[in-house]
Amino acid sequence: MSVTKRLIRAPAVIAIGANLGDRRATMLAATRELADTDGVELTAISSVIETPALKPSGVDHDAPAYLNAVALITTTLTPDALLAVLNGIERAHGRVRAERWGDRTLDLDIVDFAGIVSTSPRLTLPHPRAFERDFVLVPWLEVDPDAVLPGRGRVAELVAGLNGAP
Ligand code: A4P
Ligand code: MG
Repeated sequence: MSVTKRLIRAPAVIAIGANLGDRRATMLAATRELADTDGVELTAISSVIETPALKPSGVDHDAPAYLNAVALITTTLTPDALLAVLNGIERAHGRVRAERWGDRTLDLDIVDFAGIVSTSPRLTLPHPRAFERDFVLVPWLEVDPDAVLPGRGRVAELVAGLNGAP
């Protein structure tokens, strides 16, 4: 009897950000590298938007502005393995980790992985700050109008709430 091993494919949402160097070229190269990774299939990529840098102290108009986009993938990798792939791509593009929310050539975050909830600091799912970030929610909504952020609800409603905020 032959046994066919079926790999489980999970959907995941990746936030891509950059505010140093040739931001657009870096994001394009990183997206290609992600799409070329074994076990990863790129299914959608959003438009690129530009937003001022958000720092722990608030919006910093003196810091270089960010370009942000969101990629949808399906993957046979585990969440930890996917994070390791993303960290490897960040390193290959000269990412240096110096300060929290510091300027960076490339940031790749897992926003959602198949609706999994994880509170581990190494990998928190969904991304703990995605719900309040226009630069994550708006591009995500563009590529998936029915998107739901686990524990937070429909992305369309979260975006409407941000727009309506005082
Ligand atoms: N980590 C835990 N959960 C995750 C996850 N879901 N995805 C861990 C990715 N990484 C996750 O991240 C720190 C650690 O978080 C990693 O070692 C990983 O194991 P980091 O990329 O080294 O540092 P960071 O990005 O500075 O930290 P943090 O707190 O994740 O930053 P955020 O919240 O992602 O914010 N302003 C604009 N306009 N656009 C931006 O994209 N991004 C940030 C970074 C700040 N301001 C911004 C933007
Ligand atoms: Mg990050």
